[in-house]
Amino acid sequence: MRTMKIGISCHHTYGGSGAIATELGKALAVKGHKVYFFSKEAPFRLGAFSRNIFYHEVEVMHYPLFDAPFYSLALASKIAEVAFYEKLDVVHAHYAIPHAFSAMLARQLLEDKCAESKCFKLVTTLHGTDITVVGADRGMQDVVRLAINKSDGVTAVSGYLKEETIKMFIPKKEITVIPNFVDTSVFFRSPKSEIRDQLGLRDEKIVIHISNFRPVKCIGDIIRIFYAISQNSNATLLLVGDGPERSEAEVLVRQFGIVDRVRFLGKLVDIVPLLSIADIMLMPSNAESFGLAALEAMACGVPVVATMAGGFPEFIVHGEHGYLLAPGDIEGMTEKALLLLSDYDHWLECSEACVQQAKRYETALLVEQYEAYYERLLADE
Ligand code: GMT
Repeated sequence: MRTMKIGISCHHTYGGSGAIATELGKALAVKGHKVYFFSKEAPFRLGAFSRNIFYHEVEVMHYPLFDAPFYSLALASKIAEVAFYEKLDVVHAHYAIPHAFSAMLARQLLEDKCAESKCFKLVTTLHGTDITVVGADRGMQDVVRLAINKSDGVTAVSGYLKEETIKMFIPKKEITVIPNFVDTSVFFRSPKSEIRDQLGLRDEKIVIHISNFRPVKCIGDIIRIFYAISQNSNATLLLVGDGPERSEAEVLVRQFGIVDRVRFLGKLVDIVPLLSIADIMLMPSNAESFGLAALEAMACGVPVVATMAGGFPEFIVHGEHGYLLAPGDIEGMTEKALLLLSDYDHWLECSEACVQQAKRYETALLVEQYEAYYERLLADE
């Protein structure tokens, strides 16, 4: 396979789309491709230096006349500039807005400079809320539709998201499903006693949740479920991440009188040590296109109690890797969580099944799919 020059435009913030885009870029760089990241700040998982990775921070022009800074235009201009002098083969936009739209604009900016046929191929990966939340907004619908239709290739992270996109946008483009992935050489269970010491924990069971605390994550349900769990077990809840629902969650924790049983740990990047001591993960989301945090937990042998929403049923088998209940079914999720926390043999069986299931979503396998996808588009020239 020839080496390519690939631009990746993504969100730098704590969340699944930025994580997947960055891990994809890092894996492509290890395979010898040159990868050019475009984002507002360094993506949170970018980490170590690599000779094949280049990071272009998008600087937005501030001028008193502009009420809101023009990030989308600055991004388009940056992509066009780098694509032209580095002769990028592919620009891969993660999340329709603004990335796919800006990449589309970048191609227009280059129209006079390079023949369309020689311009980069635009691949857009839909991650979820770009369709189900942002895309559902009337003011954004046409922009999202145009960005999809003007891409050379469109992928979605689950079959569920593909169907939702077809229903909502009736796109002209074929959508290919390439699911989320996990590097099991990084995400594996290796419990360290010092982590318990650092957190002041003894041998209690650990319930964990990791997200950006947006409304779709139903943080209130997590607190309610954990409150019920705490009445019947000595478990501690670790909440990793931060976001708009954090304050509300803290209020609930205080109201339930479980302050000493819940830890708000903030936006930690190195989550493997925490997943390694966790017994179950709670993901009661009411919408979830895939659920990368759940897959990463499974790779660390952590069974998941989640909802049947969105893409969860595509990789979590009810009763095998944890349990899937209806969104809002607090009683059901509590019951299943307590079952896993109290029946060690059952937990162990689920934990081992989770590790095996995660291996089917190994980074190397899915990165190969993206590479082949780029190759096919470039061969169409
Ligand atoms: O989950 C989030 O809120 C973050 C969001 C993002 O765009 O960063 O994640 C979305 O993309 C992830 C990676 O493809 C998926 O695993 C998440 O399921 C998806 N989130 C939602 O659909 C709510």
